[in-house]
Amino acid sequence: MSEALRVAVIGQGFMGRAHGLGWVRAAAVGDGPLAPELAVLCGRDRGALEANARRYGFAEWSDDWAGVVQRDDVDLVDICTPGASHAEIALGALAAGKHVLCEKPLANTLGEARSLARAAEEAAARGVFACVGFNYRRVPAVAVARRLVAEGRVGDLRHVRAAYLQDWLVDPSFPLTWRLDSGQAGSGALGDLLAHVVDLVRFVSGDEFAEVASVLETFVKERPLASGEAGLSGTKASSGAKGPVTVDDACAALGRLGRGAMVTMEATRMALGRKNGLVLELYGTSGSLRFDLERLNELLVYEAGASREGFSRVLVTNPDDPYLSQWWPPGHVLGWEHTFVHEFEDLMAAIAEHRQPEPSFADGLATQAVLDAVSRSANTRGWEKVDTKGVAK
Ligand code: SOE
Repeated sequence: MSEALRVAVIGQGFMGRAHGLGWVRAAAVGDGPLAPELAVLCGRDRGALEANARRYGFAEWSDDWAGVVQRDDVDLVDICTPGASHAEIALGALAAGKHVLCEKPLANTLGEARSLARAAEEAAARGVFACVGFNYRRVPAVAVARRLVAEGRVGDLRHVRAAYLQDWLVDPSFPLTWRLDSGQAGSGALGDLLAHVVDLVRFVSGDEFAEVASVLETFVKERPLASGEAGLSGTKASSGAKGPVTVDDACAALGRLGRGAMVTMEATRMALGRKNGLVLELYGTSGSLRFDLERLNELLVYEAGASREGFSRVLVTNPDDPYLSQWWPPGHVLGWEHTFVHEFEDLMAAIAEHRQPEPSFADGLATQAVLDAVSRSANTRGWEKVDTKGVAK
């Protein structure tokens, strides 16, 4: 018999919906010691709340997150709100003894990320755990890439190249949603997309960033004020009035990892034709790897000596590949939404075994420290060291 893990999801935008569906699937396929129950959906838009809660099967709904995190019948608080509220909700939930899953980026500032990592460390000592939602770690092919690097199959890393490219801001009439407001989102492509890139580079390489040099750009400086739901799509511009865009549209950075690899990375919402393109390449002394989210079931592998014909395409869908045993026969491919199911399963397994889930808030802080250095470097126009104060070694 599994024990129930009663989940409250805070936020009902794009990520709230992705998590709602992920929990439904995790409940359906999981056979671990914990079984998720969708206890409460919490959101500000009361008009949409009941319908969203019913769609995913939440038992209740509420527009009062502060009350929800205190409830005795909630075990885990899953935060899918804009970055500005992450710290307040996560600190409140941890103090109330709830496990926390927080969407990325962990926080909007390095200071907030430090407080969160500290609070999570203290909570872990009481058996209460916190985790950050870097879902791309849960793509089976990405997990295989990490394993190959850890096993030494690519040798010493020389180059890491990574890019996360979207195009939804190319149209200057796209409205000024919360994602373009630094007060709510903290930053633009930097926190939203480069955060994934930095986490993936850390995860797959097993190394840490030492320093970065970067540029940030806001190509469209004013946009029509938004009306209606503030989301990635389906948001309408209101008539006439415009407001300033206070975040970056795009960023690019060079970096050095602690063990010497060079990194080049980019993130943008202005790469026309690229809807959600995430590519990661690693080149080592004895092998190379390439992952492309648009072909997320595949990993391209080159092994010095063995791969004279070029990269081999490995289809990562075998039952003994990470996360695959619970799904379909080989070749029956998975999609983006499976990453959330895997994330929740890993989190529940860690909670059941009373061990720290990954990525921890300390990982979230390490990524935030890199984003902070990228941002500083764009201002100083020089190389900036990553500030590791508070970052676990
Ligand atoms: C929007 O740019 C977004 O939804 C990100 O916020 C997600 O983290 C990413 O996975 C997809 O794009």
